[in-house]
Order: sequence, then structure tokens, then C-alpha cells
Amino acid sequence: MKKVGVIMGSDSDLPIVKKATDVLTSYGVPYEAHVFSAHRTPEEARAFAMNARDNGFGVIIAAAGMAAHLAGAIAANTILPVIGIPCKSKALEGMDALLSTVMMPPGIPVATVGIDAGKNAGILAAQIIALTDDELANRIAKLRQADAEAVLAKDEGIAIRLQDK
Ligand code: RP5
Repeated sequence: MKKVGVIMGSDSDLPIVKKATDVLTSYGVPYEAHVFSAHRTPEEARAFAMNARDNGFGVIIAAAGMAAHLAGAIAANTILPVIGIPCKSKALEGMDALLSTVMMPPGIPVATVGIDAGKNAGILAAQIIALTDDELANRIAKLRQADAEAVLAKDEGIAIRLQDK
């Protein structure tokens, strides 16, 4: 199975990234995590992206906050699909990172999830790996079914909860 590359701009992004790696672990998808910054360690980020395909990666998740150029910088140096997670920071509450990540020029796409949406990034990465792995696709389908059943159980209970005082 191909690996997921999980790159964060700073270790301060770790709580968000952990939501993605927890999903990958629960699906049995291998990953490798690094701290590379588009601005502070651009050469390392570039080298990782350029070699990622040859090094057994199938998709890359890139999480960054503020002027979040990490996902775009990675995408510029690989043809692997790149998933961007815009991370919330104090001043603009993640809008800065969201726009920096999502508004890529034509030709270099970044599949951008919501602000701090690490879980969705993990699921999307697993779905991409599952394109060539039927067992993984089945595991993802089963977990989605379990999620649906949890919502159905809430539906059944909601009338009773509305009567609670
Ligand atoms: C970004 O700047 C990082 O991705 C992080 O979200 C933000 C702040 O970084 P630190 O100052 O916490 O290292 O590059």
C-alpha cells in the first residue's frame, strides 16, 4: 500500500494534524510525518515533494497556518495529489490560511479541506489510497456505515430528548 506523507509547517499544528493521523491509523493506512516549512525550511519541503512519488507516497497532506503556502509549495514540486489543511491562528482565525491554501493558480491544485479539518483530510487521503486497494475501500465503507447508524440512532432518540426537562 502507498504511504501518506503528512507535513506540517510547525509543531504547533500538531493537534490538527493528529486528527488526520488518527484516521489513517484507524484505517490501517501507513504514513510518515514531518515538520517542513514553506518559509523557514523551503529546501527541505521541496526535496520531500520532489522525491515523494519515488519514495512510495501516494498522496500528501500539508497543514499550515497564517500565510499558509506549504500545501501550494509542495504541490508545485510533485504530481501526487496534495490535500491542504488550513490551520487556525489568532489574528484572522484561519481565514488567512484558508485563502492562502485554497486559491491556487490554474495548473497546481490543492484539495483544500475546512479550517482545522484534520479528520476530513485523513479520510480524503485514505479514499485516494483506496482507489487501488479494495480491502481499504471496504474498511472505509464499513466505517461510513457505522457513522450513518450512529446518526440514525440519534434520530430515533431525538423526540424523547425534546421532551426531557
Ligand atoms: C505556520 O505558522 C505554521 O504552519 C503555523 O501554523 C504558524 C505558526 O508557527 P509557529 O510560530 O507556531 O512555529 O508556518
